Amino acid sequence: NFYGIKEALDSLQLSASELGVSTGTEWIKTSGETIISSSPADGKEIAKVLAADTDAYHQVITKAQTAFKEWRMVPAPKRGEVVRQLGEALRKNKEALGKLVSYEMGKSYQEGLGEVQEMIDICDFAVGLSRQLYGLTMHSERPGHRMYEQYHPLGIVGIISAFNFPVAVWSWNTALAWVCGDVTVWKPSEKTPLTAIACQKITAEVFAKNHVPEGVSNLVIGDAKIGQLLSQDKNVPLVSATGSTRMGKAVGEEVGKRLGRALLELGGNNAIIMTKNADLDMSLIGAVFGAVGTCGQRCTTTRRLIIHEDIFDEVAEKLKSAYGQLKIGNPLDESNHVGPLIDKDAVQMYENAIVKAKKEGAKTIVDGEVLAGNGYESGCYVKPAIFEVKNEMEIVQSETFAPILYLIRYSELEEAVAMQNDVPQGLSSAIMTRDMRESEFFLSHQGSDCGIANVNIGTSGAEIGGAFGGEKETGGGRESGSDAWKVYMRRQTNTINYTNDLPLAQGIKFEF
Ligand code: UN1
Repeated sequence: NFYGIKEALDSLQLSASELGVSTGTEWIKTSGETIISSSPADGKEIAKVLAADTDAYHQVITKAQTAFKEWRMVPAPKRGEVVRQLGEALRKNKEALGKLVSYEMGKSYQEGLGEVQEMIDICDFAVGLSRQLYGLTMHSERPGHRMYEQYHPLGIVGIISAFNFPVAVWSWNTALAWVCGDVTVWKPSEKTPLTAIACQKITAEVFAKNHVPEGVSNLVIGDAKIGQLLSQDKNVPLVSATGSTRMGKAVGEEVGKRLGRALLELGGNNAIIMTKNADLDMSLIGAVFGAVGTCGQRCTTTRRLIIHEDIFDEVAEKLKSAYGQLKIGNPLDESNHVGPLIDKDAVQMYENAIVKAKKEGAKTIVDGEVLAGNGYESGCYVKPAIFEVKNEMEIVQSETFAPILYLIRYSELEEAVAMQNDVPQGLSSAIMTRDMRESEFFLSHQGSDCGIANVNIGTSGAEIGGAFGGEKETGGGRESGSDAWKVYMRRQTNTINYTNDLPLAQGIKFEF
């Protein structure tokens, strides 16, 4: 019983063998393949999960279509009340679910708890939102006419999520979709099926208590084939996909072919600019957490530090000593800072990236290494690494989902911002400075081109209240806070004539 994981599994009602397709309280037996959920922490199998086949997918969609007709008629604040209760259920399950996230995915227990907290926060946000699904009212150009707009429920929302935030990203989408009157079909990463089953069970209990129909919250565990079915399915008006740019391009293309809506939240290549006016101690904490947190597997992970030449050597030295103090190991042991990568494929990509970086001329500041020996039996533990590079190197231009930090020198702020923007991705960015002229330049329209731009905060750890997403190859979608809900609804403009005449717009005369 590794760090009380057995109790966590029991309290989440999970067993060693689970079905991977569900419409709520009902679970569907399929002839799909068996997916093994295993932990990168100790390499042990946690459970076997029976994946969806095409037939099960269609059963789910049929159920979801019927459920939508019922769910959209429930008043939005009543839907919000159900989501409020889900938030309460998540509060009760926070430790168990946080622990399972940590064990199945490999992020630290603290970060597992943080992820569940994001779920609770978005539920709270959605409850308030359920009374604020506003449209505007505008003045008609015609006398005796009224014009306004309203937002109606959209239908089935497909959710494709990644292993790195196995539960939070689902909740950002579902909490909003449900208060908007939509039903959801979730395809989680095959690397983290158990946390998804746990979420489905917690939700089903709350929904059943509130007589929410089967088919409002659906789970379809499977591989890329299921993602493709969702993307091609004209019964699914919105597909929200989080993951690699490669996956997002495939989803975006399929959804685009049928002119559906795609909400894409893809790769990042996030930089922190450290000016010579930065508070160095603060900047270092932000940079190190940003680079090694979740073992470098956040889409908001800090991948590049663009440092003013006057402080470059000092920062490099300080980073070296900070990295020397990092404790790498079992993510459930709270004295460790860095857990494992998700699997051995990820380890291979980390190694390949380091080889490529060196071949392209990167200078080693802290070398990488795959760790072996006591506590590292899973083969997924690596040492966070730092290299000095040039921004234009091919390896620096691409996102490697691992704790590899690239340092780049600059002399003028304009040049730093140009380098920060000169990558294909555009998710998160930050500047560390106490000089208002520098921070305002960075935030201005000639500054950062990213969806997220921070001052004196690192690139990761966004709050749910803001719209989350980015530009360019990050995909352009916005999830979570602000007015991100609008993409989950269909918008309708209504003009009403309450006179006995029919004046035409634009002054057109049409008489007979
Ligand atoms: C992701 O990595 O897909 O800002 C999401 C952050 C988290 C979300 C990351 N709130 O790092």
